[in-house]
Amino acid sequence: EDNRVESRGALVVLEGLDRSGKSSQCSRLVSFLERQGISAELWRFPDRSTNVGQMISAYLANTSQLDDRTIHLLFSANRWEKRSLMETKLTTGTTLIVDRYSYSGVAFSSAKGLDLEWCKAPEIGLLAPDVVIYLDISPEKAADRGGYGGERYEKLEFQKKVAESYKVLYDASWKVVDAFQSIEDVEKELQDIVLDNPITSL
Ligand code: NYM
Ligand code: MG
Repeated sequence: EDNRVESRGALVVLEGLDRSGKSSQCSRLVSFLERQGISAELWRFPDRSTNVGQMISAYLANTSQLDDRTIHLLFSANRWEKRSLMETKLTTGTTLIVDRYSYSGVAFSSAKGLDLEWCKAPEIGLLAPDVVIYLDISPEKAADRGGYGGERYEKLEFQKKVAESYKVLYDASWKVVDAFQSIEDVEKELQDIVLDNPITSL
């Protein structure tokens, strides 16, 4: 029996610190949904494939320097430039599993000391997620995993500030998953959360 209330896709956002496991969990989740016969795509922000995305990538790689507000607006512009395609995908029935979204934009920039409301403003009007999943791991444990790629922000001291910013953004509607469990346990929890959602439930 198909209980899905709508034929549109769901906008599912995964958030968390660097090394919280978002990227691998996003791909596992997309494969899982496809196995269930649900049309799904993996998206990520920043989307480094666009011109704006290449400016962001150069900034993160430390090969370019940008003012804090300027890079904040570029991250936001990178979501705005994908907005209409995102809307089309959702309305034509594709579920999007998105690795970072507006919350990353606000958490990382406000961790630098930028005003929270100023950080949120350019996100107004972007598509609202149906589900936000926070992969919860302490900054220390994430750093212990190793593999910080040497990009800007990938430093324990800064990640601690980002963790505090996420706590400020936290909303009771978020699904918080303990990201320090085994990959398989995290994967299972994510599957349950997504199947529990009226849009993607079978
Ligand atoms: N980041 C990501 C931001 O600072 N603002 C944003 O709006 C987004 C989407 O970019 N450390 C930061 C978080 C990450 C970095 O992301 C690169 P990733 O997921 O490692 O490619
Ligand atoms: Mg990263």
